[in-house]
Amino acid sequence: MAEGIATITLDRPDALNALTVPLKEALIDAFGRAAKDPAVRVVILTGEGRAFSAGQDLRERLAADAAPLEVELRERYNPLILAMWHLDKPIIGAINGVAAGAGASLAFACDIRIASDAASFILAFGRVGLIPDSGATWLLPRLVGLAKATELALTTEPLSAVGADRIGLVSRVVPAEALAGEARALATRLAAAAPRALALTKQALRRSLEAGLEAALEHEAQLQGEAGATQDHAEGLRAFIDKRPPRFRGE
Ligand code: T3D
Repeated sequence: MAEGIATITLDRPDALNALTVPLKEALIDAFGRAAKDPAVRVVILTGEGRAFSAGQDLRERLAADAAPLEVELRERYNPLILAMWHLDKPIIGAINGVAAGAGASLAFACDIRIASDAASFILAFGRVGLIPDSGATWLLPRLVGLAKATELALTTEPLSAVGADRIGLVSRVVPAEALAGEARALATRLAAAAPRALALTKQALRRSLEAGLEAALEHEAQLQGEAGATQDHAEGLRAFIDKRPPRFRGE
């Protein structure tokens, strides 16, 4: 750590930083340590390689001993999003590449997002027969409005960095090679600000929203349990692994 800045890097580049159980646990641990360490004033969250994160590791989900989806949400995804939400220090998302599925949710849970021109956002959940989770249905409408959030969630179309800038999802877009430096420069500025004021500002902004994230997360977990039990989810997983378009039957 330098100058009060803790950088948390998603580091499974060969799988586009897809989220496994160990990676999610490491993230929860890292945000917990950042919360407790008074020397940390700002956190940067970024990805190694060409992706920010491709979301849930779909190979892991196919394993015989994979936890039911709603359990995985309650035990790991939701605590991770809440650890970010309740962190009383700014989180800068340095979005270096594609942020898909729960990877996009992680980006949405950052306080400020700076995007590389190579970044994109994909609410890919529907492509494997699931609903947006890990806070996406709660965070995204609040960030960009219900109309755009609905379009992105239902179509699962990629949103480019420039498109994300246009709708206010990211603060700015910078050339890929400048991203780390831009994020660090912003973090350095925030690290120099009064930590308590930053913490209270975050609290005030959060409170202003009023509605309960816990309720939204629990609702997602419940519905995701249903979505995960469908044939279409199984078909979506198989199609992904087979590298072919899925054939959804509404079953
Ligand atoms: O517990 C629960 O399941 C509940 C929570 C669910 C939350 C979710 O996140 S559901 C949504 C999961 N994510 C996705 O559906 C996205 C899957 N990935 C993609 O659609 C594409 O990979 C991307 C659009 C993100 C990028 O496309 P592209 O063409 O740039 O890369 P690629 O060739 O598809 O991927 C490169 C490698 O990464 C490839 O491995 P290989 O063939 O080189 O060995 C690919 O399999 C791997 N990879 C990409 N995404 C995932 C992944 N491996 C596992 N899981 C992934 N999500």
